[in-house]
Amino acid sequence: MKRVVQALAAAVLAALALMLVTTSLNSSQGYAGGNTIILYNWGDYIDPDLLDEFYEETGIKVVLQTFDSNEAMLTKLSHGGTHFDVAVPSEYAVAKMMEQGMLLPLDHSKIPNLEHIDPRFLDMPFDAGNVYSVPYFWGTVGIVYNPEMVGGKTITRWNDLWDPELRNEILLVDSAREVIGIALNSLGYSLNDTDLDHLEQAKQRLIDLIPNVKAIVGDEIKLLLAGEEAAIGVVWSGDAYSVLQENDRLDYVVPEEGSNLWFDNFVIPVTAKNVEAAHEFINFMLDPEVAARNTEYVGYSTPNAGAMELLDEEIVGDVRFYPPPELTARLEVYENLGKQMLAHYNKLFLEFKMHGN
Ligand code: N2P
Repeated sequence: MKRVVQALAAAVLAALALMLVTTSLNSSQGYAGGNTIILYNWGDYIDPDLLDEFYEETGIKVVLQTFDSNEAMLTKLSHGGTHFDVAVPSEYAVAKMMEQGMLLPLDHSKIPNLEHIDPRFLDMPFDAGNVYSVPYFWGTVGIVYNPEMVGGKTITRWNDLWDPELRNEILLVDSAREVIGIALNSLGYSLNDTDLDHLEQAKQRLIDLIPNVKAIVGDEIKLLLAGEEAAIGVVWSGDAYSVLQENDRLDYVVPEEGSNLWFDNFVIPVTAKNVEAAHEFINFMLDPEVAARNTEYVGYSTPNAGAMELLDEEIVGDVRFYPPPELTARLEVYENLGKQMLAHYNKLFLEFKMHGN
């Protein structure tokens, strides 16, 4: 519990730091300029010490702004405003940004550390040849649960979440495709389903889950699960890893019906002001030693083969977090379903969240 309190204090400090960053950004109309880059990243998704080290090595200051879903990131980026130099979308968001001309092609000669990425994670269908994106972290979506708090039950399926005995015990990540995906998978449908009737069934299925849902939350899901405030959480695998480090009574399972396999990537938006420095930063983050330390800090799985060699076997040998291709074969990568269909997913998610209000 003490570590949880420390983590809470750290979260408060981080929020204060973010307020300061936001204030200074506002005063410069969102353009840091000079020898500064603005990084738009998921929350809790980079070791802040590495940003200091990058500054010491290169004189380039990294200003960090965060988001907690691809949808939030896409909305902010497409409305202009802040000129982000580097962003970290997942694969289907990369595809959408490519389609909308929102990304600059990368200069591979400025990212020699790309050679350390395991070829398994290069040249993927969403960006053949890695013209616009390089892999950062990858993982799955699954269920963290506390066996003692669920009366010794073993949870292996999405459908287990509807058990009436789990009333008010489930925390969900605040992200449209993940939450709708739970219902789609539980009904035996694809995570890329675009059939309106299937999607309506998925929304109804989620509404049936409401008695069991305690809250829909952001990064604090880790603290709440580690502190045993809820028995179950639907989370991204790296968050599960961090929670299990804090509380070893918990377990993580990727449900039997199937789930999402995702890949997050560095990209340079067309509105970037400091393209040189953005390349330099991406290359720095791909250095094996840097990537290994970053992995240890955030808890997510690295696609960097050089980093994997430096990490403990206990980390990279855990198939819950580094599933081999045989295990990922049954999982689905999100596709870019197009603007209208993504908007429809967002609308259904909102209707679910507002239900009964
Ligand atoms: C980090 C969230 C990781 C995102 N807080 C998974 N795509």
